[in-house]
Amino acid sequence: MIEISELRKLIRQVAEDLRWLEDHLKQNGTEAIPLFRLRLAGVVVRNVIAPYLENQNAIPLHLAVLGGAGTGKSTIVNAIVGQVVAEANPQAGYTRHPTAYLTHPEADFKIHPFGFLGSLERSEKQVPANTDQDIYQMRLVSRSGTEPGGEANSPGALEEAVKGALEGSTQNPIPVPWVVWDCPDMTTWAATGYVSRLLEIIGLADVIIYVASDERYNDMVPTEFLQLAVRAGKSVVICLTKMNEKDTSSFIQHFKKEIFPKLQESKNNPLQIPVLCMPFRKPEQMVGDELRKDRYRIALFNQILVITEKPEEARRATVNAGMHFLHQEVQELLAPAQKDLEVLQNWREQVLTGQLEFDQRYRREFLNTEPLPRFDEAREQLAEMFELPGAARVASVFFRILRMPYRFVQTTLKQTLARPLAFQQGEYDVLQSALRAWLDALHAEAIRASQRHPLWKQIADGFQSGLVALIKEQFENNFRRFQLSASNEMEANSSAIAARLLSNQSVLAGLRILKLVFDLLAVLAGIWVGGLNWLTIIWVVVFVSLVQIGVDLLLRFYIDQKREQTRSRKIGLIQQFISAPLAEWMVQWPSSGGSAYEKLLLVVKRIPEGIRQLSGVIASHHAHKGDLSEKKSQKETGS
Ligand SMILES: Nc1nc2c(ncn2[C@@H]2O[C@H](COP(=O)(O)OP(=O)(O)O)[C@@H](O)[C@H]2O)c(=O)[nH]1
Ligand SMILES: [Mg+2]
Repeated sequence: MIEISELRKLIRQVAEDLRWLEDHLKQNGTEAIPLFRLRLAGVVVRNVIAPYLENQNAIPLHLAVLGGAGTGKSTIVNAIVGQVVAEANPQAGYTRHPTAYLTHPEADFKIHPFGFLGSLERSEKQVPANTDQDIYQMRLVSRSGTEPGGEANSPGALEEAVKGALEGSTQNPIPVPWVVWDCPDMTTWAATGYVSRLLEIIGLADVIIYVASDERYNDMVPTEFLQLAVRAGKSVVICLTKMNEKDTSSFIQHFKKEIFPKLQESKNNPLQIPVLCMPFRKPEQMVGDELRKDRYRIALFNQILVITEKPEEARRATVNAGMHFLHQEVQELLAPAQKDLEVLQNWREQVLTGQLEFDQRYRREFLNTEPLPRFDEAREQLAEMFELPGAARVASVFFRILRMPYRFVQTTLKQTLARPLAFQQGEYDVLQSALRAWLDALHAEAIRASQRHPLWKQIADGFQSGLVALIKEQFENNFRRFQLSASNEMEANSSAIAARLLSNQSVLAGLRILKLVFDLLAVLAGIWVGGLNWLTIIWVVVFVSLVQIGVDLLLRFYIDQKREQTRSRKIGLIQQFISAPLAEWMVQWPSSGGSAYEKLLLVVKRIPEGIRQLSGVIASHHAHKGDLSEKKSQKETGS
């Protein structure tokens, strides 16, 4: 079993994540209905699942009377309660906040730690139904209309009263364990003030009584709320109002034909929604015993009673339906967010592709043509080091004379073959034009895609306003830091080559001896080939030169490798100081400062996980409760 503090943390997390996602999607222009579904999912977590897991009593069950403005919701509330408690008003859109009618004194319920009904506050004093605030009211319905219905507490009173109610008894009110919610009138989507209040009650409800009058049975907005309730798995009872008594069955037929197809998710799964009627009555038939004995009213009452007969089971059904709704929605709920993520992912890829091109262009246009002359100096330094020290200098001079023809040929060739130095563009200029190309490509892509998603539009707009200037400013700063670090490092690199060798005396001595041995062998080889005559000197020069060619090649190979290493290192520095920070900054930019993007990633991962976890907790909670009730019934039968 999960700790209560852990459980609360989990519930709070899921509810907050759903809310965050809703706000995020709203900013990105997501349509109303998916946002309402998101809200409803959060409401179900707060108002149904949380209280259930905290062992809140199944009594009272919540009935919500829902429907278009002026369809007769308040009239139906009165019918269910069995006396006139709710203000019926001919003005459409009159009721602006929910009011709960408690028909049983025990029906008061604990206020949940997460705040019952979200941000709605309970109004302690009675206010008119048209008070347009985020409040709800609770009114305890009394037997006489003034004193609380105390007698309902006595054993057997409940059963008696229900029986009485069904038989049209004059006893009032009906002390069944319900809270009947009179909901705000639905007008248009534009008047969203009432929507969140309505969704709080829809999410909370165990049973929804959907009211539609013969004048306005097909209005779009109420029908969409009905769809929402059905989709959320609520027990729905439809009550049609205001028709002539003789037209009841034809109206029911008509309603089913027109509206049911809009509610049905699949044709193979026929809807099991009862449709009842409350025909038009004269005002004097709508009060007192006339009201309570009305057979249509009794039929409606009976229908609700069937659903709520076993409160524990009814509540469990609400919880299970809520969980099912969450599971079913989670993919779809996250779909709009997935789209955002895709755009961000796509933007990221574009930025990184641009970065790659930026780096490559730097290599191509600057690094590859940069001669890095210090490395040639280093090579000459290395060649010098083979000169022998002290008395052996004589030998060095001797060999240098022998190599003079080779050196002469080498210098002449170098001068005639040397290509004119390619025009070397400055490092800063290369980087700057690479950056311009990078930004131009991104801008073009953003404009191309701006029709597809608001996020792209936002990016494209950014290019029109300050974005480019911001990036350039960062580029300047980054470039300065790069220069500082790079010049230090390059200096150190080239001078390190000779220095390292000089510091290692034994290796140096070894190399010198090796070179000397090769030179001597070259002399011997010359003598051996030429024999003892004057031509021998030519052979000696040739062999000594060959040795030198070999040494020169090795040195060149070694130095070129070092040069290449340095180039790679320089690319690394460009990435480290310039292109990577810029790319990182640009990737984060569309999600306003980085946190929103991170959060979106987190939330999209966390919500399904949280819902899965809740599912597990509920399963074990069900099992636990099942065990308890089994023990209880064993005890009862045993005693
Ligand atoms: N005479 C009569 N008036 C009705 C009946 N049903 C609803 N009304 C009137 O229609 C108007 C709207 O009803 P109301 O219950 O306030 O609708 P709501 O806006 O959905 O709560 C009120 O003036 C009611 O008195 C009925 O059966 N008979
Ligand atoms: Mg009303």
